[in-house]
Amino acid sequence: MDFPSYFADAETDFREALFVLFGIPYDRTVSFRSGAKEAPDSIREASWNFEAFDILNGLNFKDIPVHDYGNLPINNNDKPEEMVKKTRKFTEYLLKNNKIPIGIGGEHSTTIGIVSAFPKDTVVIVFDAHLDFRDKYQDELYNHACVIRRLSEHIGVENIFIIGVRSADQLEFEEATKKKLRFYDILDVYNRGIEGIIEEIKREIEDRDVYLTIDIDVFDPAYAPGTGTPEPFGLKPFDIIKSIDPINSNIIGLDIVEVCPPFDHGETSILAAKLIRYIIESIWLEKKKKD
Ligand SMILES: [Mn+2]
Repeated sequence: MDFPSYFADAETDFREALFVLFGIPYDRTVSFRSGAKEAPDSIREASWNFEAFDILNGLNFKDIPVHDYGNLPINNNDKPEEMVKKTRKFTEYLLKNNKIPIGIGGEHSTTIGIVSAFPKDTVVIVFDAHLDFRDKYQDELYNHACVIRRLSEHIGVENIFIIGVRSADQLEFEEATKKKLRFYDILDVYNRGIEGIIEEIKREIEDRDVYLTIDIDVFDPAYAPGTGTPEPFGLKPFDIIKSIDPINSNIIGLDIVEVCPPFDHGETSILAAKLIRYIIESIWLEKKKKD
């Protein structure tokens, strides 16, 4: 069956929209399995699986002002610096027009482009199995293994919180510890509960703006096998629901990265599409409460 090429129920004009979805079809620097460049289109197709009405919160997605811009004009042969620059420019344009950017990767380095368009005092909450704190990887600064390091140079290491970590290179780990990078590993999540961790972060950030980046590999490969560098002992999808609602009034942007359709049977794209829907709905519900 053929589905429309846009994200399901994202049918608002750019001008009227508050949320703008855009794909960044780029995976040039991935280290283990490539294919993330196919994710934006695969996640859009998966989004047609769902009803417009959400029984959990009583919202109809069609009533939320969401626009799907399509994919950014990025070539997979572009150097990472070029991809980052194009993504930053586009995000700046969205922010100037008071939109909430919703990026669909692509590999995790696409996040650098989006976040660099935000003010330097933005808090970034990261869900990721990996620390991604290497200074360079395969001689590249904008490699997907260096994302958090690059973000820390823009917004400062003190504004970053990483949840779900369970893999790092030893030197990378030591440096992260030395620089006081805040991360909660998977044992913290299971010992304290995801609610406890989010509560602690919320207490510290209060009402500051939060950009959220979700590397799909934070989930257990049982739930999200279609990703570039899968890592066992991961989060459950429901952990994200528990994490988002307490901070939905803070969120000013979001991306979901590292879905890899060639290694998927559809379930990973479905999960990514549902996360995008759920998080948009959660932010929208909170905004409606304030009106
Ligand atoms: Mn990762």
